[in-house]
This record gives sequence, structure tokens and C-alpha cells, in this order.
Amino acid sequence: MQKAFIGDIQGCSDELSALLERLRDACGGQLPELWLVGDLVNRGPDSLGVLRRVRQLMEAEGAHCILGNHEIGLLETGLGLRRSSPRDTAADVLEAPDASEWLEWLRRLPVALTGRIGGRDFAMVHAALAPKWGLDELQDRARSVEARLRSGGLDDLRAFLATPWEDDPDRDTLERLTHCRSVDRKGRWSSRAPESRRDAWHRRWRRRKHDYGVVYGHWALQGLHVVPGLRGLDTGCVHHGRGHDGYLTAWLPDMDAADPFDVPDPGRMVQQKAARAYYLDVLQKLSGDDDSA
Ligand SMILES: [Mn+2]
Repeated sequence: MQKAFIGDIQGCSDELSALLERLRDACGGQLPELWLVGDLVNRGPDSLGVLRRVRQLMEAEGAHCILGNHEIGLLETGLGLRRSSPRDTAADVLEAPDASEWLEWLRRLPVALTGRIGGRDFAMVHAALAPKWGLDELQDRARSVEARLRSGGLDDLRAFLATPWEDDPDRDTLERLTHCRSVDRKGRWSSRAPESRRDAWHRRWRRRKHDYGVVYGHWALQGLHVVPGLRGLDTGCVHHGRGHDGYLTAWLPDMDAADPFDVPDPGRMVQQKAARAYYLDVLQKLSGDDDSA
């Protein structure tokens, strides 16, 4: 069955609906098998609507979705570990009558998934993986993190998320998978943009010449990333207006190719332009509030 990988949605439920219709049209009237890279919520206008839609797609259509840093942030806010930022727009989830049920649902999402397209294995992560990891190590680490996230009640989840990531290998894996953009020569990772091109996590990953491909999101300011072995799909649907247009992007790989991650693969990106400059609106509202303060 045709797979479609979808980048960071971040509360853009109208664009998600429009993109799904485009994907249906592109696949002969049938919805493809959906794989979502995480960051379903925050910054955009309708986090709760996106969660409801994705949950329905997972339960009824077999869609796959992993946790992004904005889901972790939402869990942390819901558990009282993090104060809501003025730039957050996911309060609709935490103020919903079934908010605790959403926290329980989110904590059960996987943190990395693997599969096969054509002649190639692939991994889907939200932000990054370590350059040296093979698929087996990624899977072992992801399953260990997921067991920790799901274990016990919400108090146990709070204790896990409150543990500094430097002090716990599972916390370190979770943070890296959901936040990392750069890796230095000593292997230390950071969520910051790399200081040189060499230090982008995927540059160091590519040098290892792994036999699997990676689909990821998280890096809107980098934008669409199409190179052999990699597809970065965060095209900043919520960042419309920040010097570039915002899009929600889906990748429809060639399911019969020996290497579907080979390039070029023209015509395989389906994009839905953002209806509004969502995040710019949030920032402008904040600067307006500052002026009146
Ligand atoms: Mn992200």
C-alpha cells in the first residue's frame, strides 16, 4: 500500500484536512497509509482538532504517529512541570474536559518507528537520531523510552519527565529524538542550529553510509530537505510570514523503487499552503500586549 509521510502539523487542522484530500486524489481516491513525524500541536490555531483527527486516523485507518517536542512540552505543562509560554497555543487541549485522557493518549505514542519502502528500510524520528545508531540500536532505545513513558500513573510519568536528561539514558534518548539539530565532533548533541554545516546531525549521519533511510521533521527554518537517504518534511506550516511561506508537506515515496530515498524524486511532495501566518499572528499579538503593558 502507498505510504505518505506528513511533516509537522502544529495545530493546522484546516491544512491537514486539505492535504488529506490532496493525498486521496493523488492515490486514486483512497487515503494512503499515513506516517506522521510528530509535533501535532502548538503554535497553530487548533491543537485539539488535530489530535482528534489524528486519533481517528490511527484508530480507523491504521495511521502511524510519533511524539514530537511539542507533545512532550504539552505533557510537561499538563503535569505541572513546565509553565505555559505566552507563545503556546495548545491550551485548548489542557482545558478540554477530557484533558487527562489526552495526556494518557499522548504518553502512549511511540518515539521512533521503522519499516520498509521498496528495497529499503527506514526510520521515522521527530528530530534526529545519533549518527552512529543502526536500526537495531534505535529500536532498542525507543522501546526502552516508551516503556518508561507508559509505566505507572501520571505521577510516574511526571517523575520520569522531571529527571534531568543528563542523568538518565532514556531521558537523553527521548530529548535527542525530539529536539536535536546538531552534533559536535565529540558526539554531544544540541537542539540549537549547527554552527557549521558539518555539524548538522544529518551530515554526520550521512558520513556513516547507513543502509536505511530517515524521515524526520522539527526543523522549519531549514525547510524541506531532500538528499539521498533523508527526507526532512518540516516546512513550517505555522511559520508562514517569517521570511518564507508556510506549507504542510507530505512525501509519497515510490513504493516499488530499489532505493526510494534516491534523488531526484520529482512530483512526490504534496504541499498545502498555510491559510494564514499563524505564528506571526501570535508574535504580533504578544508585541501588542507588551506595548500596552
Ligand atoms: Mn519539533
